[in-house]
Amino acid sequence: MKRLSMILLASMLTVTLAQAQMKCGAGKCGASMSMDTSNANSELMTDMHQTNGYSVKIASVKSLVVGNNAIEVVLQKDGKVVTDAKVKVKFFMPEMPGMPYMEYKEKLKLDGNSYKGNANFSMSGTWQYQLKFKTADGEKHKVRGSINL
Ligand SMILES: [Cu+2]
Repeated sequence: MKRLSMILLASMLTVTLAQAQMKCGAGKCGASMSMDTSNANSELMTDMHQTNGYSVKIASVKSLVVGNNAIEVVLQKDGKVVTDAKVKVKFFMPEMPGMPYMEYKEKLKLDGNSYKGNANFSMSGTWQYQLKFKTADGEKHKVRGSINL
């Protein structure tokens, strides 16, 4: 079984490399190309939450990968976008046998109608998150969820 999965992994890598080379061949071989570590197990994050009359959407711009991921949060109240909140998110993975507790914290920055930032996942697996936001009235709000990659 282990050998089979190694072969599968190797063939996936070969496909990824071939795709990268095709893109490079088109004359757009940017530095970001080597950062593309997407794989077949990753998925897009799009979670919706409700708290204290606010709707909270947290989403990844692309399929989640180990490493850096662009994420964005949209807050709404009564159908209107809320753009004057302070938003931060914490991703964490509990301690497990042979693996310490891990976390990544980010303060998001308003850009248009959403709050944007980065989420770095140091390994694949299930990550919990806490999204906190403070609204202009001084109230603090929190939602929780989890992602898999
Ligand atoms: Cu872990």
